[in-house]
Amino acid sequence: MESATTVKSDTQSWIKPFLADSDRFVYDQFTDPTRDSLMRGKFPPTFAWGVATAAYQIEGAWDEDGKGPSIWDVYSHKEGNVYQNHNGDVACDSYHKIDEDVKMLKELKVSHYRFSLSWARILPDGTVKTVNQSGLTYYRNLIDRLLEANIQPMVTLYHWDLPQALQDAGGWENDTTIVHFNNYADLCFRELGDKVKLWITFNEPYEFIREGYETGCLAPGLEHQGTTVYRVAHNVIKAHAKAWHTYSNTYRERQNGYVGITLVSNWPIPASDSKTDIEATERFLQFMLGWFAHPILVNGDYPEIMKQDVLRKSREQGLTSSRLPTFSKNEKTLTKGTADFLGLNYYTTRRVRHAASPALPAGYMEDQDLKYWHDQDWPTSGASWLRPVPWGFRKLLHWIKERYGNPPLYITENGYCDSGADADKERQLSDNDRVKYYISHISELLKACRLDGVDVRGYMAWSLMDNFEWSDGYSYRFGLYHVDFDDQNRPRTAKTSAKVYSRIIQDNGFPEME
Ligand code: GBH
Repeated sequence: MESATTVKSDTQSWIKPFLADSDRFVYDQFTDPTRDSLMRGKFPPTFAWGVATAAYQIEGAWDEDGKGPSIWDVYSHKEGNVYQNHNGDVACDSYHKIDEDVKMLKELKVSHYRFSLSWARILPDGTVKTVNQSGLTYYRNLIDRLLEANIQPMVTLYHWDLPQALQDAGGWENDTTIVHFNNYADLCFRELGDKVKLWITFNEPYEFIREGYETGCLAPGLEHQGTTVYRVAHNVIKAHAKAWHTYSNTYRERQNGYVGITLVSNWPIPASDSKTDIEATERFLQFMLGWFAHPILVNGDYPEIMKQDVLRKSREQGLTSSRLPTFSKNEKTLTKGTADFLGLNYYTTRRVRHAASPALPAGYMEDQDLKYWHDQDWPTSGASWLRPVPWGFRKLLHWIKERYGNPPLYITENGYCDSGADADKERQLSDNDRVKYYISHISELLKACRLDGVDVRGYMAWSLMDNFEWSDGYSYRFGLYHVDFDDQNRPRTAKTSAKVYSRIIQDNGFPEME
């Protein structure tokens, strides 16, 4: 291990060029002084700094100690679904490496650790009929070790790994999954809620619904066009609301915690000044973020624009009612206001233009009458879907503040996948591009917080360490720590970004430098 002083001088010399002179910009592509200069200063004193992971992406031990199979076990074991047929059978082996994981968190000096529970590890067939005590023990041990280290757990109940037994019964298409999710949440609140004060019901419903049920790129890998996504989202929103009420009715008074949901959004910018392109950016936001944020944060119902567009398209298709389901009056009341905070994952920005789609085929994308892409001169990453656009982050945060009445916000993910995942380890450890991503995005967050008055309470970097990146397997690396997947011990090694991020955490931002 390097000594603390080496780490300090090393990282300060790295940050310094970016923070010292105002005419230096992080990205050559973004050099507008009023938009792209880094901001120095500190976050509020109680600001939460953390890192995030998810069960299937790190735990491994996929069938150990009584764990039931999840849709990700089944999906990744089927040939052709994941890059080079990689799977999460071992992943980072975090099920056996609580010590190693906590050691990294302590080194980083985070105040929070966001991780998810594997539903099927706790309830092997998804129902409370059988509770797997070994599963609960693993999470209890982890949580105890975190609290000993003065690190607060932020726990996601559902980060995409539905128990396969529930999928066999229809998964999120079946309303009874709402009841099973609520029973699972209830059990977790009861068993772990004395020690967990921050709960997230769902991670990115947009992603797992769109990619899981329409494009087929994520488990369960279904390709149903146009109707299923809306029905599934309807159930997921109800499941979220139900679990929030369970917490409020039974646990809140005693446990004093907070229950939120994590949504992902890109920031859309119009391809031209035309009215139609500007309207297309509004549709983009409402279909991606508003789909969930509007019912939960505003009025228990979908955004007007979404209701109108899906109904119009449905009629053009000769249907008698909209493919978008409706909430009853009672369901609206039950859904509205069911987030104590909003978790936001931001990765990238898109250029958007209006583009009318033909009436058929029906589809979630087709319903929006738009096209989106990345400008080719924006900086790149190792993932085609991710181009760093730091200023889009600030704009999105501002939009959320205005649109949803400045809700308490946690950034629950933000991070960078570098290219050359198969480059040698030494090269991967000097991850300067990831450092640029973090510095520029955290600086935009500081602007949102200090200049725009966005009520942001914390920031979780994605991710603590390299892990199983869903359909891209281990070919995409997002970690602050490098993991050697060829070594059965899965050794973890700090990258430059880990050291820089730790410096930012200890400084609570970017203080003025001498
Ligand atoms: C988040 O999703 C997830 O919450 C997290 O688990 C994930 O590791 C992280 O981001 C990084 O991706 O390969 O074309 O089918 C963010 C959205 C989800 C976008 C997966 C890319 C795959 C697209 N990402 N998706 S594709």
